[in-house]
Amino acid sequence: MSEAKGEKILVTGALGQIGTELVDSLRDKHGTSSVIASDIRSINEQNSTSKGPYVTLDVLDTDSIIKLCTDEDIGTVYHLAALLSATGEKNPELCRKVNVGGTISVFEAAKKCSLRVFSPSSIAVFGPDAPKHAPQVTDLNPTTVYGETKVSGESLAKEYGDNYGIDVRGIRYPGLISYKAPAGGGTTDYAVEIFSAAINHGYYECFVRPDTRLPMLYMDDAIKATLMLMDAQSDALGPSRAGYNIDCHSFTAKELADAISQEVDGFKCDFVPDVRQKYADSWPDSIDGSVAKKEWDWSPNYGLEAMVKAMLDGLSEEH
Ligand code: NAD
Ligand code: AKB
Repeated sequence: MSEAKGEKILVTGALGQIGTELVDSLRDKHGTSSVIASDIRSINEQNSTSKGPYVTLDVLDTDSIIKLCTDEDIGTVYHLAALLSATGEKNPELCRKVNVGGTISVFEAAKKCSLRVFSPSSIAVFGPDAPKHAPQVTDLNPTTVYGETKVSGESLAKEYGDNYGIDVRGIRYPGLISYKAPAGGGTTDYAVEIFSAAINHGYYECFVRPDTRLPMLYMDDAIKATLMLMDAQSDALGPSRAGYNIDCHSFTAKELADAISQEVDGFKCDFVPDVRQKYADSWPDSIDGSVAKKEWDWSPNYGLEAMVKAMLDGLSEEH
């Protein structure tokens, strides 16, 4: 794998659910001026990302990415720009264009500018034929377009690694739960929305069945995993480097609602499934993260109860 030449970091899709927190963590670690945040949207002053360098950047514009990486001496890109599953299924063409086209743009820039890349995958790579406790290696036959784009992202990462020595790393993130930025249009958004609904209204209408079980992770753990993977020695990482399953938690929508009821007096949740139920049903219940554990020693800090408390405390403080 080739070494990155530049010193600085570029984050694409930085105004989203993950970027909002990843940019802050990267700036704490590397210094504010070393981390350039970017997104197709323009920024407002309330966003914490506005405290450091910010550029408006469309990931489909390869030339602008290359120019920015050259002018700013970028060495590493955290490529977060994408459409998530629910938004993606409503507009499959745009989903393919942004998720696959944007990833190719970033990998082409990596080839030209000797960049290291973090390019996240998702549990959406698995389809209904995968074991419900999904192993690291199994057939990947997703039934969502979003899932297909994530399988393509992993294949492209392998191709650019094998053919051009580009160091691309990725995690198959489960549903991520956080409060600093809204969830971005995915199937697992219920596990985020339910918290502010509980605090503000004491009521949530959940769009999946109560017995829907999915792998989930608190954002602090997701950021920690991302930084650990990017800090790992390259030669410790095997063929799963572009799409690691990671150990996380597995609970049903009802178990989540019950855990919130323990903390929020009188909270009530109804379950009224919509089209997102189909996407959730096509994904695994839980995932086996033993390869990530072995290769870069990953294990999460937050369980269901600790995550529920952290979410409710965080939201209450923000209010
Ligand atoms: P998000 O939807 O919250 O943010 C994505 C950002 O990309 C948005 O701010 C959007 O404006 C931006 N964007 C869209 N099109 C763009 C373009 N053409 N150019 C530049 N920016 C563009 O998503 P997220 O939750 O932060 O997810 C980031 C990555 O992590 C994605 O690849 C997603 O598939 C993956 N992931 C997320 C989760 C999760 O639960 N959040 C789970 C699994 C995988
Ligand atoms: C989504 O629901 O689309 C994302 C994901 C699991 O990739 N949260």
